Amino acid sequence: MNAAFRARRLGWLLCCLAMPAGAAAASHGAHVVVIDAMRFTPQVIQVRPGDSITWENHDLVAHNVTANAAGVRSGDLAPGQSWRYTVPAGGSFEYACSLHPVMTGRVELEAAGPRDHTGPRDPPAKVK
Ligand SMILES: [Cu+2]
Repeated sequence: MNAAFRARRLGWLLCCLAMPAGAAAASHGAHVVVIDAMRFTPQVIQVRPGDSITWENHDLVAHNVTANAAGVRSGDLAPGQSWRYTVPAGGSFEYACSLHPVMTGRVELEAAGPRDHTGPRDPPAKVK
């Protein structure tokens, strides 16, 4: 075994250790709901204000994401289309596909926690 081989092996190890953390950080706050077989999956999604949800229509027919009370209307999504929505501050809401009212889902808002990073919509901290 020579030194170059050992260094390369160490590099691989470090790379593998670092990967999961980086991937998790990159996907933080971005959620995907797949529309397929007349169903929203996952049916219940837990998000925080500022997160984004992308509905992807993998089905063979058009669907939409509609929650009139929450002011959420994707419009009809043809097969293969997707729609991205940024979750505002507010409450949890139920939604449905207005074309197929049996298709329902729920967006649950978690309280903003201390792990949230400061976003542009956060008020500036006032220190006296
Ligand atoms: Cu539908």
